[in-house]
Amino acid sequence: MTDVPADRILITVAPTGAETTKADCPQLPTTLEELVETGRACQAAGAAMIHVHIRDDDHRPTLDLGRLSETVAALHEETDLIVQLSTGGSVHDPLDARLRVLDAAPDSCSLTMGTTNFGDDVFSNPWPFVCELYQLSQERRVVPEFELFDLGQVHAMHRLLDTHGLPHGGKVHCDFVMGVPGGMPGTADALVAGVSALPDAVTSWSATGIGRSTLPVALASLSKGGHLRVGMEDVLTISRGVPVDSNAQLVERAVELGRLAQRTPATPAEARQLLGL
Ligand code: KMH
Ligand code: ZN
Repeated sequence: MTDVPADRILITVAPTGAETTKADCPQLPTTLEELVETGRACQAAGAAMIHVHIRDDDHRPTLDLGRLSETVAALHEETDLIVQLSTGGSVHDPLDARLRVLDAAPDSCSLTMGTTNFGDDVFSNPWPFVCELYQLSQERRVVPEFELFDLGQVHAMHRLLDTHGLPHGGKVHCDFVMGVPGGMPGTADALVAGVSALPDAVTSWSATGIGRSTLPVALASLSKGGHLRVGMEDVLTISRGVPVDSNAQLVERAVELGRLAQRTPATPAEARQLLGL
């Protein structure tokens, strides 16, 4: 198999998240139909992976296993996107329900490397849970994306890989989630510090900045040769005071930023190769 060309940029879309309500943001994709349509539009715009949180009939976050499985199947049926299920869920989800997410057999899962203050809440990721989820991902042959909300979590990733070895597929992909109130700031300086501390085993990394840190983080990531995550999980405005119309609009902007940096969006097939899928 030929190598993925070095100019490729993996664009991940995180279209929904668990924090925004449908009432506050009617354009947020919360039903299965809306999510699949979003996936199609974002793939057409240049995304190769989708980071999925789902909602119940009342548009509230849920980790219902039947719905998760149906969502994975529908996205596989209707798109070529790599389907990454969130194991972070919402700050209110219990750890056992978050472990059961892998029963829905996604291609990839998020795996956060430590506990973080999350606004006024706590996003809980105790070390034994991190290790159990990681070992489960290895057993189930699900490729993890290590989520890094803080610089200490980069060190935790060293510890995890040293203790439990490489992920399924042998590639190591992580994502800096920056600018969460309680985590590292969404600045170029913090990104540079994080990237320089990454384990040698890391084969690819992306970054996303929450809210107003979206553009500074995207530009810093491109400057450092990283990939991009974008989407309404992370930002709801396209510019100051102007609401995002759709997730595809954010993907289109990421493609344009990549083009300026002489990067070409990775196809889903190239992204699979990059991530060891
Ligand atoms: N909703 C946040 C508490 C993940 O998807 O893995 C956690 C989160 C991270 O979004
Ligand atoms: Zn998420």
